[in-house]
Amino acid sequence: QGISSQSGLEAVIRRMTTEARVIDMHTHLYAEAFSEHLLWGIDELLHYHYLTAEFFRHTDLTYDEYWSLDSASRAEAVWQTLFVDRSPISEAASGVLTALNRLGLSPAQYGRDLNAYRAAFAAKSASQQVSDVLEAAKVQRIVMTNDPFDSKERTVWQSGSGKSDPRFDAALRIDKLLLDWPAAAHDLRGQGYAVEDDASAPATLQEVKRFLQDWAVRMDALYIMVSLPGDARYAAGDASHTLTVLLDGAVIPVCLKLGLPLALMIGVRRQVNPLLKLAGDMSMRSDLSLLEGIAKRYTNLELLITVLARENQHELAVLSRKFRNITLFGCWWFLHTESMIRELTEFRVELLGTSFIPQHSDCRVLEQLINKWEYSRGILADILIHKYGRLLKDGWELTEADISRDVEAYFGGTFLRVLENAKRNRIAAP
Ligand code: RAT
Ligand code: ZN
Repeated sequence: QGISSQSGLEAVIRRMTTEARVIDMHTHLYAEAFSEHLLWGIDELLHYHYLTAEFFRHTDLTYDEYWSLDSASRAEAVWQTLFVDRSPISEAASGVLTALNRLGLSPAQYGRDLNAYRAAFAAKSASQQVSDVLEAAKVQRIVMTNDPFDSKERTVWQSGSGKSDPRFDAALRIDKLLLDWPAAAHDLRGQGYAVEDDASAPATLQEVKRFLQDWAVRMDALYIMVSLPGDARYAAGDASHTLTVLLDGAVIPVCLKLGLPLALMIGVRRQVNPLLKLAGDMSMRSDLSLLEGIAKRYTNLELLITVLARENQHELAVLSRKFRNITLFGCWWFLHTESMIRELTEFRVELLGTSFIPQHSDCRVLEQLINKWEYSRGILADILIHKYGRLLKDGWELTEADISRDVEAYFGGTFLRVLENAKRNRIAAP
């Protein structure tokens, strides 16, 4: 159906961006089979590490006092401090209210008594909540973050129940392997892989490949992922540089052999304040020459890339124009705020058209899918209304099918295409 007016255009874009069923390509959510790994409910929402950091800006409790509280008391302290004693206007805090409201727990009705919300959640089962939240957030598939160095997670995979819910896909996460090599080698030996401490030994690299392949296949992983500090280097040809040796000698060969993209999340500075635990990580500017070096050398390797520093965003968008094997994704972590999403998405559309993945949620708690996707949809709609409006003004005939095709690409199609490209590029590797 043709679109002839700006108001008609606006209505179509709003409807399609609101209704599109999303593939969320990076989260920390888990299927029910992973039991305690699946976080949901009001207390978990209040334990979210984004809120922990905000809580400590106001509380008189010491770090030790807070961490020694039981789980319910920690949630109560956060609720009192961030939602009762002051207004929850930060992104992370206001998001909780959006999620509650969309789940039928309107603060207008439930007020400021935490126990009222708790009672409503207590009436639900985990499996019902997974279905209800996916429905409310209009999310069709969720990619988990699956760590073969986590013994509890390993047990679930080894029991064969890791793939029991088709709505949840796996991603093989290998931070420990690439960033903490001697410790990872020790772990690998414990799992039956004969590796030495010298990562560059050919027999060791062979075993690391076997480890990666075993886990990627067992999990049916969609991609292999690592998050890197901003100063991580790619030092081609330097046999003493462990990260490079492992990338060149094991990780990338396995990606190419199995036809899997490599996902890099670049620019995190871990544990700037260890007293904050999970909330203690910071962003840092990245040297994107690592990415450039890998993209240039491995033209068959599909790369899914996000960076954490605002200062690197434009550079990454430009670099993506230079390398078709780079697909930029998401507004990550401290960039997952209304103003940053707007800024980043606007110039990404301008520089990359529809060839990027505008958003992933990075949710750690199930109900966050609702608020995180709701405002990302709304911001993308605002931007698209403006961009398509220019086409209309210039006499370009637009149909609903055009818009539907593009919106689908943004909310999952581009990601699926990267997966397909990687499969097509699969090469016979030793
Ligand atoms: O966004 C987050 O919750 C961070 O804590 C990180 O987990 C980050 O997303 C990552 O995947 O390393
Ligand atoms: Zn993450």
